[in-house]
Amino acid sequence: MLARAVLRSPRWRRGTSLPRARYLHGLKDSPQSRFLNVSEEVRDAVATGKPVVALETTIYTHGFPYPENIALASLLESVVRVNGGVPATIGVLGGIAKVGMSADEIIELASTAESKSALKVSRRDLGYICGMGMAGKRIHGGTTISGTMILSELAGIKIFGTGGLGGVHRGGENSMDVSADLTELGRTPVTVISSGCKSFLDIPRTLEYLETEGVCVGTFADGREGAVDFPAFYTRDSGVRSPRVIQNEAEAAAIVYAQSNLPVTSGIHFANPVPLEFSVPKTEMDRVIEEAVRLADVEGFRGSDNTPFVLSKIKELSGGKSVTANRALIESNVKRATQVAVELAKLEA
Ligand code: PSU
Ligand code: MN
Repeated sequence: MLARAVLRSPRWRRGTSLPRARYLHGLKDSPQSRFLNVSEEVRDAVATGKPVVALETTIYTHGFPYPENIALASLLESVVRVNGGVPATIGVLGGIAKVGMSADEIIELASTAESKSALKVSRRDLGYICGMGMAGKRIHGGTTISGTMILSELAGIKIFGTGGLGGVHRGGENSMDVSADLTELGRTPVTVISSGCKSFLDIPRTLEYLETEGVCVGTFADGREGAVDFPAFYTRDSGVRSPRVIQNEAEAAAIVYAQSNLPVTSGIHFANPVPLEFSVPKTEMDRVIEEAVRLADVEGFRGSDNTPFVLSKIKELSGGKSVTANRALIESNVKRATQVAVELAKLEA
């Protein structure tokens, strides 16, 4: 069923080489389809060339508290719809990867935020969580950018909007803590729109790593001339120049279109700076982040537990400010992602 939808998709019809092999291997009569469920609406939208936007779920299971996470999930889906797109919220329920979760499924997954019972699922965890489901242990999972990109690509979705990208952690040259988001961007042709990296990460090394991985990184300039900073999530300035600058969604879509027709099979990252009125001054944020990073070190939060811990400390130390900025930027990113998807659908029509 899904294989047929994919065969009708514009990308398939144009015959770019990579997706064809992957789709058929991945989904037709193979064990993978038993672990992957794509909603009817998303399958139809992909097959008929509608603009589809992927949304991740780690932000609900490990980011925002319950029940705000459910309100946010519903808001983001509405943002996609009012801007002319079809949302595909992606996560894992009971060992089955879901692309295009229903409202009930989102509530079930987001409700785990209180008990922290869901896994944070990146590339390494997909086989584990699905296999455990098969073995009778029904585990839920919030997919990170990496996990969400893999499932998006399998479903034929090219555009994905979210809050912030993982990166090279400070001291990563020794700990080797480099987010799987970066290697995923190097290998999976999906475009991620976010507000860049939080500055508890090492932004210069993150950009170096993305270059090595072959990832195009461009920042929306919205009329600003000349060089522009790669944004640092809560603040528009990071002190680090964005490798590329783009002015609007039409330029972004043209880059996605060109890259997928070459075909270069790495991903793309477009950074959308936090809306001006919600931007927190850099010096203020730097102080909070220093303290959060110090506490993570003292209390021994490393590996995949590091990011959620630092994020929760930042929230605590900055009062409500960071949460307001966080919500505003995600909404703005998802709107942008939808506009890019709409422009891309026109180019592919
Ligand atoms: N950065 C944020 N907010 C987030 C994340 C990162 O500002 O919610 C989440 C995303 O799901 C991202 C993941 O893919 O954390 C990266 O985790 P790690 O650093 O363990 O790779
Ligand atoms: Mn890590």
